[in-house]
Amino acid sequence: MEPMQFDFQAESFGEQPKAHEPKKVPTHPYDYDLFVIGGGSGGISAARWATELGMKVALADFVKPSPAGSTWGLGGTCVNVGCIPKKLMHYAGILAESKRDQQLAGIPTTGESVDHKWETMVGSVQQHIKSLNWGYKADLIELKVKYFNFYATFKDAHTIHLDNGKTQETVTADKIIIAVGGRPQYPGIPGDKEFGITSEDIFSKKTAPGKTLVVGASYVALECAGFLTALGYDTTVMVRSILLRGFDQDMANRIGQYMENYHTKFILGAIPVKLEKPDPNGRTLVTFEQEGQIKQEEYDTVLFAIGRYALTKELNLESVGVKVEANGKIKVTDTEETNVSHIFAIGDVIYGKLELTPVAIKAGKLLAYRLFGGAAEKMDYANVPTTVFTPLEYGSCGYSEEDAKAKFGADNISTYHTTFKPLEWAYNKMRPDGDCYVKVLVNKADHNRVVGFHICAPNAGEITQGIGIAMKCGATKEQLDSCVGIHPTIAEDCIGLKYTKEENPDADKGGC
Ligand code: FAD
Ligand code: NA7
Repeated sequence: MEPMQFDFQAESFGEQPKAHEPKKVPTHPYDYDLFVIGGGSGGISAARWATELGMKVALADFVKPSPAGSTWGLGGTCVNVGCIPKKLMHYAGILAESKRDQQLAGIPTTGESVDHKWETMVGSVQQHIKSLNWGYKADLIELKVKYFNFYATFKDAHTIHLDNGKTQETVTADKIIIAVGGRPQYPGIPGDKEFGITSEDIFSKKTAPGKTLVVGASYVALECAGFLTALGYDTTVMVRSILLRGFDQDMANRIGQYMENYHTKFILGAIPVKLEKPDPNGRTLVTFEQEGQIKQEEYDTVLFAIGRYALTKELNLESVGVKVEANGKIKVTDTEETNVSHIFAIGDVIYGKLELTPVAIKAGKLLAYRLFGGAAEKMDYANVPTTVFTPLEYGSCGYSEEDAKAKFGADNISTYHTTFKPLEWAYNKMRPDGDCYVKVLVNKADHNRVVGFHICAPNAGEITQGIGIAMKCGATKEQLDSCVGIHPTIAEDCIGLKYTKEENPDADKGGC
């Protein structure tokens, strides 16, 4: 039998550029046609496609250790401390949660308790990440992108200073792309960096997290809390205000309710004030404020997921005049150009756009094609489908219900919706009806065009990708309904929704 070969390229990027010798005679005096700062999703994509177009390209990527000491290889946030380890641990959580279903389906298990081996899971996840790091490096070599494992800063408008702690160099480039991404915030309270960790540390944590407090209520927080709970760790989320700010709030609350029903604890309206370790070998004592009262609780692990800051501060952007917004991000034009015409920015570092890997990858590719391939296509940041990988996944595309009503007028928006129960859940009678829910928002003033899609269900990500294509094509509710469903699937529940919220407020499907 042929050994299985892992195709790291197909996993992350789909279509692959081919290696080329630089084909153009440079029309500039610089070392490189393009220098990319940041070897994450966006930077690697731009560098790859620019070489495909015959450009002489260099890329710098350097990871400064997290305050807890974690560090990692080439590929950026997604590969090392984001999407990839997160999704693998989410899947581990699903496997653990399905133990009862397995028993009821006649598959022998060792009882319902999970007895999770954290070290084994982390070992498998980190092994996969290492193979991706290696793959990216090999790919850059093959493509003839000059890779600098150096921290890059601007010396002047066309000169990059490189420093890896041991040696320093300078290189020059005609065009420069800033793709430096971001890092997690700490709250700035006593003991935060000493005793707290972030998403940069949890996926490589050497020992099981035990009783865990997750501070923050956005998707990184809920995803981490979700898989930790599913794996059997006593997990609490500390919420300052609302869940999943920026997402449809009806869906956010459904996700929160599901998590609570499945044993994630929530401390609402609270912020941490202080972290300390009275016994150096003991638990972390968290002092927090809730509704004006000071309270305390002990945890084995405290994980902050309270947002991320863009890595622009140390780039010396002042020296080249690139403007940075108050939150550290860079405003770009619709062609990803900064206020300095030969300097561009893509990915998480840009202001006011979605922070997602496929967005950074696509923006990088389109930018390379516009800069060096004579193309004109711009990145379309609208209707990008996305999924929150909580135990019950939440997929969405387009407007939230609140935003759709604000944008098109409440009277013009109809919300078709239903609750449903996946057939697979029939094994386990403990799973209640009504946890899974889908809603389709249509604009009555524009031929019932679908302007928002939201679903919480197993595999919501897979379903939302397909609906995203339909929405990209401008699908109307009638067109969606004209598609024949695949039976029996969860996806078929998204088609032919009969009732609006007004007609059937509690969303009960009624009938089969
Ligand atoms: P990054 O991937 O962050 O890459 C930037 C790179 O530049 C880093 O390696 C950094 O060390 C390096 N760098 C920074 N400054 C310098 C410098 N001066 N010199 C040299 N190198 C430098 N997105 C999804 O689409 N799906 C998900 O499921 C998902 N899950 C996530 C889960 C978590 C926990 C987190 C934190 C993020 C997740 N994201 C997800 C978001 C996704 O990871 C980012 O949108 C994506 O990585 C952004 O790519 P980027 O190229 O802009 O930056
Ligand atoms: P987000 O999306 O910026 O959300 C931050 C969350 O943390 C949000 O729930 C905040 O509550 C909460 N927060 C912020 N500061 C604090 C303090 N000081 N104390 C308690 N809670 C706080 O961050 P994520 O880390 O989830 O994700 C950031 C990006 O990373 C995301 O876009 C992905 O691309 C990857 P609030 O709602 O403001 O009250």
